[in-house]
Amino acid sequence: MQAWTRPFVPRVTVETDDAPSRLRVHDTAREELVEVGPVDGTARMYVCGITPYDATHLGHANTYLTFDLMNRVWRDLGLAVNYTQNVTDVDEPLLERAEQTGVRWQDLALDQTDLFRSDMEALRVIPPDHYIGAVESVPSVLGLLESMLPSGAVYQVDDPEHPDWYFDVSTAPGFGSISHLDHDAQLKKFVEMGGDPDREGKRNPLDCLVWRLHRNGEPHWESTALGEGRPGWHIECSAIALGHLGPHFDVQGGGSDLAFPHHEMCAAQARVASGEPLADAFVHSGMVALDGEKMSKSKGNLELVSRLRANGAEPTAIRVALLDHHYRSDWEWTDTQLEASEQRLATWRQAVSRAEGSAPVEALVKGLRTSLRDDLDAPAALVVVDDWARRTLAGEGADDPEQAVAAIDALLGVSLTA
Ligand code: 5CA
Ligand code: ZN
Repeated sequence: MQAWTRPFVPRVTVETDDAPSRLRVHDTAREELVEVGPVDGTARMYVCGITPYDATHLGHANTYLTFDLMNRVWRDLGLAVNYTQNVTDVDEPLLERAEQTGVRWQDLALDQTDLFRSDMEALRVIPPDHYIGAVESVPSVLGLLESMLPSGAVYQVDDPEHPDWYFDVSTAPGFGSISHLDHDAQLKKFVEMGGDPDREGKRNPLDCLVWRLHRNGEPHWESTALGEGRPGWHIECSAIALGHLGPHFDVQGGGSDLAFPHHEMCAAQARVASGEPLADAFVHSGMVALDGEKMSKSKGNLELVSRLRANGAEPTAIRVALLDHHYRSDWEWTDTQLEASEQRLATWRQAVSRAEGSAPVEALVKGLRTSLRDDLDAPAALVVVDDWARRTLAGEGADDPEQAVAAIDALLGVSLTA
């Protein structure tokens, strides 16, 4: 699948030897800050992509900006990055929405993926190197499932009409160690996210669907080994991640709503299939709310990037408004945040255009690197830019403002020239 156009990412040539030399972020599994990415070579990151309907709301945008910062910090550290992201372009909620609105599910997915691409491009998000749809991954999902058959970790439920295939969570060493929930909490979240603990014939209530056999009117693909059907949600991400990154990559990412069951299931399946952990660290961004509740497609309390853009908001200001919240916090969107970031941008642009030059760029770059390498502290990085702008406007220093513009663009993805 085609991703979107890559924004220009300047290289920051300013040396700041005393900034931390590695990126540290919070790993949900170890429940502490850990260094992520290799010392040199290629960092490998998988981020769970959209299910293409009601895209792109500010919760989605916030999640992809989090991992865009990670990508930018790694690149600034001199690493190459293999970034893989999926599109869940066939799954229950998408099929339901298509049915309700009377459009073909394929058209809904294409249309919404296009909208997502244009929003990501406008927000200057670096595109994934591998942007992979569930539909195009059916052969690799089937390959993965077939490789798991001999171990007995995937099995058919005892249902003569629809003997669907499930993954037996009891076969996975360490199941539950990413999200740390007790059994009752696991069951509750499993149901909230579309799980079926009470389905008859399952070995364990938390076993997840991996291959749903064909029902009339549903999309389906051939499989000699499993029977005609379609993939479950969690196995899609295991197969795409293993296929494009290999096992034990650096970061598995997404919003905190995905820690359980999705990331737990993806990791468990991959562990059984490959014998290795899926990822070194599991990183989760907080939930964005609107009108007092988590912004969600099922509730309909959404603010869309495209709607804000259509109403005249500059994408850079949307980006700054989102970056003003630490990635791990849960927070609520209000329009005043957009106004505040427009003001902020105007001040920064005024500083850039000051004819006599900029306040010292080295301090700016050191401040940006230090805050971002320390658990992606974007709000602190914005304060560093505020401080640089204030000092510049107060007449301190005569550095080349182009270097400041390049550093702010490279590390924060905020273009002051646009
Ligand atoms: N396709 C699956 C992942 S494989 C999915 O969860 N799609 S989604 O469209 O529902 O969400 C896409 C991404 O946005 C996920 O990483 C999810 O965690 C994140 N997300 C969804 N709602 C919010 C929200 N209100 N705030 C922050 N992030 C959110
Ligand atoms: Zn996923």
